[in-house]
Amino acid sequence: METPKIIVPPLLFVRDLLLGKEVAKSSRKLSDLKNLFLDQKSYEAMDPETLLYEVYSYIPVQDDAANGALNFGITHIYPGKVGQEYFMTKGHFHAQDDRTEYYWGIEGEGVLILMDRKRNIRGEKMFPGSLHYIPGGVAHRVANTGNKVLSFAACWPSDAGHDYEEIARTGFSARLMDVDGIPQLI
Ligand code: M6P
Ligand code: ZN
Repeated sequence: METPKIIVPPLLFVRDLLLGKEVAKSSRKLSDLKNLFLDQKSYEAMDPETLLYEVYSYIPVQDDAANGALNFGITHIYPGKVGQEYFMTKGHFHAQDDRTEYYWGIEGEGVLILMDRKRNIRGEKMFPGSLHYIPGGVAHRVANTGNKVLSFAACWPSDAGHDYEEIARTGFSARLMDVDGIPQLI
């Protein structure tokens, strides 16, 4: 037997940063969320290159059918609005409908919008330390309601998959809007 070693893990989660050689980064710009915001006029008046959010993810098993594997990600949503609607993630159901997920707030403030298959919708406030369990069959989207970056972590089964089509087709049944300075689902 080889002498057992103690190593520094190849992955670090420091404040709101996910660091490591194997961490992948993806960005979503305003142009990637075409038709998802209510106010088309305001949307078109803005620079399509505006950065909405970035996702740093660690996918240990590169196989969509990887039974039992877990992915980990940190998302940074920038502050801002399109008209009165807060910057938000695209939002998705899981392609494998029964797959669940945890989200938790690290920095900033926002709302996790949750909608089931019957289109019942509710919001959960996100703030540093808030922990959110997302059941299977529930679409999830996060909006930044503050004036600084909202960072949250996520952990989800590697075989969950993202179904964006349903949201592109029918949307969420409510939107998170700034109504006289107060975030409301309407
Ligand atoms: C979290 C996880 C990811 C997701 C990301 C952005 O980090 O749920 O799977 O991709 O948020 O959300 P969306 O894919 O809806 O844009
Ligand atoms: Zn998910």
